[in-house]
Amino acid sequence: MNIAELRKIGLLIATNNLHKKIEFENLLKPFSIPIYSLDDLHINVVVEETGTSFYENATIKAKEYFKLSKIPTLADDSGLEVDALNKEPGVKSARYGNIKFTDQERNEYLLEKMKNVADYLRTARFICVLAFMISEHTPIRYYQGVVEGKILRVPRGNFGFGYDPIFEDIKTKKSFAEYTIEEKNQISHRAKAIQEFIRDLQRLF
Ligand code: ITT
Repeated sequence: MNIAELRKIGLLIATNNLHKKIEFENLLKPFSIPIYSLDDLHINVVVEETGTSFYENATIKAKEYFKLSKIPTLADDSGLEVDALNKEPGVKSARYGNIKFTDQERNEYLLEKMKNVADYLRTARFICVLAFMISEHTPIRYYQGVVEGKILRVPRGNFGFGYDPIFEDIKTKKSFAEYTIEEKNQISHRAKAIQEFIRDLQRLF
């Protein structure tokens, strides 16, 4: 599968997270690949994420949504790893603390756990793993993006979603929620993984 073929068939972005979906649409805009969401294909199944790694969960989602859609499927599993919390929330990022928490409540919960952690120990990273399933007969291809940062003491910024307001980019000292979507899409873990994906499609010509 190369970019030319993908331009004919289109690509399913297999996520129920609206924020991720919008980021993907922006990231893939320059490549003129028709993008379908789960909604577009009337798929309203939420796959249970039973894996213990980002790779396992991305694989589960890619396989399940490929089975339902029968078109090339890109699934994202992503999250935040905090060193002082033994790499939590990790694969539990979307449901950390309490499944019913709002993003703001989840961030408060995490900050509370980190309140006695010294500045130099507040290291963390955002990780994104993409699993690309082309057909039943082709092995799934994987792409990863990582951004290193620190957990802030108080949230900063109004853009983004999830843990963005409490994560400071180590390079710019800005929180991810202080980036506009265009800025975040230049540097984020998801942007890096998508760049790998595009490079792979170009290589596969
Ligand atoms: P899908 O499985 O349907 O894609 P989800 O939100 O459940 O949606 P994940 O299981 O991959 O997705 O969980 C990812 C969580 O990690 C997400 O809900 C956020 O809490 C966090 N996260 C991932 N990427 C993020 C980003 O760019 N900014 C802030 N938080 C992010």
